[in-house]
Amino acid sequence: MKIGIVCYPTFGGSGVVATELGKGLAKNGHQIHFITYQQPPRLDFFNENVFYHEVNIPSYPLFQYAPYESALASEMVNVVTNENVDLLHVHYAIPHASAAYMAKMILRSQGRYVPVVTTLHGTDITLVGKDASYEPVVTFSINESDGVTSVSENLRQDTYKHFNVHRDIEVIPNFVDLSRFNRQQKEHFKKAICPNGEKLIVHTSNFRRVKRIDDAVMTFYHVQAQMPAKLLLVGDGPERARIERLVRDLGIYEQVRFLGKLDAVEEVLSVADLFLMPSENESFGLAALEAMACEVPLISSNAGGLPELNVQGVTGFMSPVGDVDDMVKNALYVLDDAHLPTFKENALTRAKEFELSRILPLYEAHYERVLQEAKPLVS
Ligand code: GMT
Repeated sequence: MKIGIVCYPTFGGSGVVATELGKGLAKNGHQIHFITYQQPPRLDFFNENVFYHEVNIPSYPLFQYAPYESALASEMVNVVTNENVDLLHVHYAIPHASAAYMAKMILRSQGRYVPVVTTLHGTDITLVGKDASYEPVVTFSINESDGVTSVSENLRQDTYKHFNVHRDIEVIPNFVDLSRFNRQQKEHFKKAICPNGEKLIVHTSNFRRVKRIDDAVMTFYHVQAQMPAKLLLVGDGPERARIERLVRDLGIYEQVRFLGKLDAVEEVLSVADLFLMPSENESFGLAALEAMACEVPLISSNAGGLPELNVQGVTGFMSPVGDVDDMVKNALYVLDDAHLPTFKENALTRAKEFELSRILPLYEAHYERVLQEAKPLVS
């Protein structure tokens, strides 16, 4: 199959899922055409089945906002036409689903039919998409997609709740390539950061408000008061400066390191003892799954789709959003040497349920169904 994949080329979850999916599909013999405005960070390998097409957005003095959606739709038309692509798979509804609809209509006017699959990832539904500025376009383009998937049951329900969507949505969860994320032996790295055997706690995110990084820092603050520990914060974003100030104000700057955006996040995760994800909302929690694949237990909120990943009392614990006291209590319990090895083992066992080789066939079957069912529109 020849598949065009559209995504955000960032460290964010939807871009990672799209890139890892494309890589997995390419290894399975499909021809994959990535269509993005920049090379995605995880597209870091060579495979004869992977192609990359950059969306070129010419500037013009008239444009206060460059019309990215038009440039993207045009590039989709070009790639489908020149490369004989069978299907377009767009990740994150805004503006990819509506750009794909536009491309589909242009191609239809030229007598070519290409179905569109849209994967809903999270904030495209729960935060940004339901804003009145975008909602009519998001609703229309979801309804007009030939196939729709969401990364959790919770996100599927949220889509029906917030949008007038009247079509089937298939839940296909996030996945992890265990060959990349199995625990590596990086004990020298751990020794450098935790020379006195401190417990290593990690949070990774795009540093947006929805991640509630203050709660992660406050949880760490109370944990380190009772048990020697260090905190690594991976990622960057709008909250970074505020969080750095908080860490300084709390007087724990020596125990906290800001690592910024990291490609090889698995190297940090492979020496971690605990992962914190106190998010306000989280449709699935890919970063937590990647931590679990490195045998790292999870202290999270119970928001969104997190209960579909984190098994209470088994892979870690969940607390109500903002309940830092409960997270501290749970973190201390998990980090206790009498409990930690079991939680680590359970985290890996759970991650194996989301191994790439289990989830990839679900996408392939979805594509097959869409290609069989979707009827070329007759003008
Ligand atoms: O919104 C974000 O934080 C980034 C976003 C993305 O689309 O890049 O992440 C979302 O998609 C991931 C991959 O499907 C999910 O694992 C994340 O839970 C989800 N983030 C939120 O729902 C906040």
